[in-house]
Amino acid sequence: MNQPVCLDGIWDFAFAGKVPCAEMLANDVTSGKAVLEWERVMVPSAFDASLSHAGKRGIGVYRQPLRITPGRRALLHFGAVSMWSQVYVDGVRLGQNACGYAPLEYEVPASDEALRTLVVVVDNRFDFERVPMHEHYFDFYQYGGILRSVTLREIAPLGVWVDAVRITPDTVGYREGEVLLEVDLRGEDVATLALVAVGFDDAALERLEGAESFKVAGALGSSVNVGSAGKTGAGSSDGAAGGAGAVVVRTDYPVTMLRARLRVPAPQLWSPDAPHLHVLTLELQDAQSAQVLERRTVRFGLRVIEARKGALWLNGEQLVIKGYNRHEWHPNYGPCTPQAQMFADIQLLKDLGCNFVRGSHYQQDQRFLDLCDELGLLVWEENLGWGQREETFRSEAFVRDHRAGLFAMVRESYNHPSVIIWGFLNEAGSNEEYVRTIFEQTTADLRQLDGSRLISYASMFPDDDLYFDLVDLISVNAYPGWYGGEDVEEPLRLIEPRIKEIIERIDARGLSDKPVLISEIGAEGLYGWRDPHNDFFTETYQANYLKEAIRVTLEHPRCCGVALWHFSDARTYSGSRAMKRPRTFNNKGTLDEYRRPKEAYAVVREAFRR
Ligand code: ADA
Repeated sequence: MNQPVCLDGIWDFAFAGKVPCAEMLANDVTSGKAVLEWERVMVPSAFDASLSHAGKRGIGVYRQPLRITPGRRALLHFGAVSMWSQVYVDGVRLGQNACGYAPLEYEVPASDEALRTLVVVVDNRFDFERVPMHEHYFDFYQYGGILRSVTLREIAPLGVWVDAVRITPDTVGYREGEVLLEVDLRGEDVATLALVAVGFDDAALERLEGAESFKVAGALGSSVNVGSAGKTGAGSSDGAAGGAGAVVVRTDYPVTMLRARLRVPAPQLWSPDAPHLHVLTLELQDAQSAQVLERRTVRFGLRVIEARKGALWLNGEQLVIKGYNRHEWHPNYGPCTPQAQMFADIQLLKDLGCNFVRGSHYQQDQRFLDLCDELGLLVWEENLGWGQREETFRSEAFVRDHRAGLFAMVRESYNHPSVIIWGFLNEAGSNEEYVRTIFEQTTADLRQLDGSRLISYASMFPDDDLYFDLVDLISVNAYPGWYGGEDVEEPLRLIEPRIKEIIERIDARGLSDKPVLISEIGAEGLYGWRDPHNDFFTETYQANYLKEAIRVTLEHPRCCGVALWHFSDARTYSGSRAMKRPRTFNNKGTLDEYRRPKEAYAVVREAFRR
């Protein structure tokens, strides 16, 4: 009954290298004309994280048979495809995408054949015109490939389907289990053709009577057809760039949103200490025959996050954030960390005394968020961004793709209780006018998409930042005693005065009602490098640095917490940062890339657990 089928496994793959035209290649692959050296790879994975293609840039082609009931349409969902991609079924282009961490969904047209051919063309080359979301100067390595899970879901014969389900705890009645349920249905005549029944946890399903029903015009406030071939979604990244090809699949079906206030029986709150989860089961039924067309289960938690009186509050109790920034990265797999490693990382974070992780600097893997929900870890999830330049903000393609990534992130992660903060555009020029339009648009979009979470961005210009009034939570990245610590006799002494100065200046600007989070702070420590001088890059300097950073931030009454930079060492580029990045790694991890603890581990553990 239209349950999604997971397509992860062994696929055909060929690295075509620096060939110019993706479109031609896909046609030739489908027709069998292309002469390629096929190999077998695991999906999901990054092809350039493998030994044979390490560090290579160019086009990779994936091929896999698809089984779809003849006459039925289907939805093909990718957790992430990096960096630029086009997806074809039987030679028909379904769409293209240019944000390598954002989830994507394409509609596959019906056919008389049961066996279809899926071809995914991936390009991991930097190209500002085509892929402006990805830049070579980011401080983390950007890979190519189908990075996250792929699933296929057939659309019921009636041609109506559940596009999204959102469950929002009521800010007043959440303790009693009051939630707002919103269901987006897609298809033709959705409101008259289909009925919805729901039930919480083990309770029997009941018809959703008395639900308000809206036809949604445009994209905001509902689902967005990100990356599809259609032109309807504000976030569609198809079209203009890089493609000949007409729009071939119709996706401009109306969206109907059903909205109802419901009560969860036997409600239990979610928190990091007691991460209770509830489940909603939802059935889509044919209005004529009452036949079940589709069944979905959605997991959620009852919790409320607020920013008021200059502090954070979770379920009405003051929250102090103790946590880390984390890259989804492991040397053996690049950005495709196995779930067992994600689990181990969360266990390590909890052992360190953390209640929080910032998913720097892109949309998170749903498997990681599932684990955070289950194990009780608060999350900041953010749209892909890293110190973009003025030129970038003038690019229409960037603005479009950035918005698409934002919508896709919120759509995918909406029901995770662990996610409490939406972030965007890490360390952009937030002291400059040229980001005003995108900052205002992004915060307005986020508020419209989800009024239940906090909004923030990590600023590196706290003294003259222009946009703090737009967000709920002021977040500052600062590295006193590391950058700028050269030629100073006791650089660790720089930490306290600078953090105090940052917060005083924020308050002096009349922003004392907004909580302040130190969203990054840290120093490099090379694993195994200990030396009597305890100078820069030793494990000991790093340990002393983090101890002082935690003391200063957590003792400051205006600081709602700290997210250390960063959890484990991760690969970056040489480029202009080469001489500050030994091994071409960002070595500020408290653990190295294999999760071997450095000296700082025990120090942070003690400081966070105090
Ligand atoms: C910035 C950035 C991080 C990392 C860090 C560093 O704050 O947000 O991604 O590059 O600096 O190590 O310098």
